[in-house]
Parts: sequence; structure tokens; C-alpha cells
Amino acid sequence: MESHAFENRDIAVFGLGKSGLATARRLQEGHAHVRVWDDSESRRSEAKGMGLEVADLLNDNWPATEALVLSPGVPLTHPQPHPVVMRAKSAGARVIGDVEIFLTEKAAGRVIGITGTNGKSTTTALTAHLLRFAGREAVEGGNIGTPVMDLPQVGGDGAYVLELSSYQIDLTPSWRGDVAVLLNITPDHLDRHGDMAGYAAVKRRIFQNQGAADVAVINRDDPLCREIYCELRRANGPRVIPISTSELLIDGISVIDGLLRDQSNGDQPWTVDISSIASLKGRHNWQNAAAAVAVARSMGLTPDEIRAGLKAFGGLAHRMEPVGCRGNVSFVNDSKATNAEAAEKALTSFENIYWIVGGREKAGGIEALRPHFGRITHAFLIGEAEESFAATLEGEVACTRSHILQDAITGAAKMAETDGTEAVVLLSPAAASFDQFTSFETRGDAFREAVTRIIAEGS
Ligand code: UMA
Repeated sequence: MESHAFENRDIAVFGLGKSGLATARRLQEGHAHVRVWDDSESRRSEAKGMGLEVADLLNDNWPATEALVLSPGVPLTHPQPHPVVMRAKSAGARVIGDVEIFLTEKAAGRVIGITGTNGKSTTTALTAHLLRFAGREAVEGGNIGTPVMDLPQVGGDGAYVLELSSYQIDLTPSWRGDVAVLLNITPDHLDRHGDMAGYAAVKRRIFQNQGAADVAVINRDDPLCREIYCELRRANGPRVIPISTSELLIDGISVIDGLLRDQSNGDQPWTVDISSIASLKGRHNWQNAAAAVAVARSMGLTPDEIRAGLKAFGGLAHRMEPVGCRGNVSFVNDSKATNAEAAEKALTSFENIYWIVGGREKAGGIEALRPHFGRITHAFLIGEAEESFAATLEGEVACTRSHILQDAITGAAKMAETDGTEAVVLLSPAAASFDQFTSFETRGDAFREAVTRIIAEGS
């Protein structure tokens, strides 16, 4: 996606991670005069190597610079604005993000924006998958990983499915989604938004500027979302589709005990049983499925297209990813669960669990998971958190100190195999990976590779 909005004009880009580099390059291809900077020396030299003009935006003058494109990870308002933000403001430049530029550059296609504290990556991936499975042109990007400026142009019937973090919404003053989704709002990133009210206000902006032709999908189960739902219903704004996993909705989409029921069009409901879809295990995934189905319906997909698409969804890597089965044992990679809250979702989705847990401990450890210890048959502890987690589990869950992932996998697979009934070997570490791996992805990849070998040996 070339960017021509700033052709022959001056623009600054601060933050040279994935999104900043993509934006700077697209702007440069579109003949803007782009100056870039990053607090990290190595990022600056990488940018220089790519032919970008590196300029000290913190100390240089800002002659005629119209806008500063700020990376989402750079503080805009809290705990305090980064000095480059102050510099831009005093020079009269607008401070925006890559999504703002994207909106001015996209030529055609509908824009679907998905936000929420949890579940937005799965919902984004599932929505794009449903559309593509039904033969539609759809691309996904944003917080999910692909910077929006790296997305291709889609045709008039195509769709951009964007996962938007609160940081990205905050940097997109003219945001408007043809379809906008709000999944939930629980405390997160409060350091960057001041307090809960500030965070919720930014999330609320996913529905800003929407008109009667637009669609708002919102989770009625979440208290803060319910307030927003009521406001939206009262206003003369978008068509609102509520979703719920706890109450049967006669004007929306509900998933009760795994049965998804859609009555969002107000006519005859149709249903699909998603309880046995491995990639959509757990109530949190039912909520994600309800949201994705609401979007798919509003994009004109038929119930049959949606049923087929849901069943073919493979899920996201490292998020309760089914890796395979051997005999009575299934193996699940939930390496993305780097804290107790995230691991809780996996623990409540399975029973007879052989749990691989540990890594670099986060505040609170695994104490919050105590109510679910009854689902765990045996725990295999790894990494720095080994002793601390063993102390929490003591007297409630039998443990093996495996130290490293490889030994935990071998031990868990062996023990689960002799279990006799259906069992799951679950990597859901409830801790960061950095003591033994470079990222949660490399930890999950190592799990997947080891399990693939174990399954191959058994067959
Ligand atoms: N930097 C500074 N000074 C600062 C802070 C950062 O110079 O004070 C520089 C860093 O040195 C680095 C760059 O800014 O070079 C990093 O920018 P960034 O953190 O915004 O990262 P990107 O690589 O551009 O990735 C961003 C999103 N990152 C964040 O929001 C923190 C990615 O979301 C997103 O996938 C990517 O754009 C593509 O759109 C990641 C994320 O962690 C997954 N998101 C948070 C979350 O999900 O909780 C919001």
C-alpha cells in the first residue's frame, strides 16, 4: 500500500519497530519527505541501512512538518507524553498513528475494527478466515502482527479486518469502522491511559463516527460494555448486534453450552454447535466466535457458509493450539499464556490435565489458579518459577520438577499415556518465557516440534 497523502510534504515517524518502518517506507515510496528517529541506536542504523533519512527529531527543528506518526508503543499521554510528542505539538504537527494514514490511503473495501482487552487476535483471525472460507477477499492486520501499511489494497467487495489496541485507537482521530467490535474491557495498560476510565474511554472510540449504515457488535456480558451498549441503543447511530455467552438474546447472537444461536436479523434463529471445535474451546472462545459470526452475518455470509468456516478454523498458533493426539492423549500449545489470568482460560477448558507450567514468574504467581487445581492430574514444573510454583501447588497437585521443557514434555506424555482415560498434555506456563527462551513463540515452537516427534514415533 503506497502512501500518497503526504506527497512532497514533510512528515516525521518516531519508533522504528515493525509498524514505524512499514509506514516510513510506504510514505517514502509515495514521495513524502520523511524523517525518522527511534530512542534505540540499533533501530536507527537499521533504518539508515534501508535508505530512510534518520534525523534527531528530539533536537532538530521541525520546519513545515505536518504530522508525527508515532508508534503505538511510545507513550502519547501517560505516564507522561514522550518528549517527541511535546516537540511535535509545539511545532503544530498532528500526532497520529499508522492506522490514520492507512484510512486515507485505502482505496476500496470495508473496514472492520476489532478491539477488547482479551480475545481480539482470535476474533480477528476467525473473522478473516470466515470471510475467506466463503470466497470473499479479506486481509487481517494491525495489532495482530502485520502492520496496516503492509496490507495490500483490496477490491470493492473486499474487507480489511483490523485488530486495534487501545494505543492504536488513541492515535487514530478519524477512525470509523464499517463494522466495529468491542469484546470486553478489564483493567490493562492503565499506565498508558491514566486509569480505568481513561482506558474505557479509548476503547469506546471503536464506535466513534459510525452512522446508520454501520454495524456495532458488542458483548452484553461485560459490565462496562453493557453501559456502552445501552448508550448505543439510545443514540441514533449504527445498527447494534449484541453478543452473549450467558443469556439467550432475541436480537443478537448467544452461545450457551457451546450452541451458537443467531437471531440478530430478528427473524427465525439458526444454530451451530461449536462445542466440539478444538480451536474454539472454552467460553472465552465462544464469545470470540459469536463476535466473528456477527461480523460475518453483517457482511452477508449465509448460515451454511459460516457453519462450514467455523468447523475449518485452525485457531491461532500458541493460543490453546491443538498440536495433535497420540492414543488417549491430546497435546495443546498455550505458550501465549504468560500470566495466571491467561492460563486460567486453558485450565477451565480441559479436564484430566498434565500441566507444563513455569518460566519467569509474574507478580502473584499461580495463586489465582487455585480454584482450578482440581482439574490438574499432575504438574511438570520448568524454569525459574519451579520452586515458587511447587510451593503453591503443595498438598493439592502432584508435581515433578522437570527443569526444562523437553523433559517436561517427555515426562508428561509418558504419564498421561498410562492414564487409561482421555487426558491432555497442556503447555500453559502462566509465566514469561525469557528465562529459557527468546519469546513465547520460540517456547511454543519447541513444544510443537517435540510433540510432533513424539506422535511420529508412536505411529
Ligand atoms: N520506542 C522508542 N521510545 C519509546 C518506546 C518505543 O523509541 O519510548 C521504539 C522502540 O525502540 C522500537 C519501537 O519504538 O524500535 C517499537 O515500537 P512499538 O512498540 O510500537 O512496536 P511495533 O514493532 O511497531 O509493533 C506495533 C505493536 N506494538 C505495540 O503496540 C507495543 C504490535 O503489537 C503490532 O503487532 C505491530 O505494531 C503491528 O501493527 C504488539 C503488542 O504488544 C503485539 N501490542 C500490545 C498488546 O497486544 O498488549 C498493545
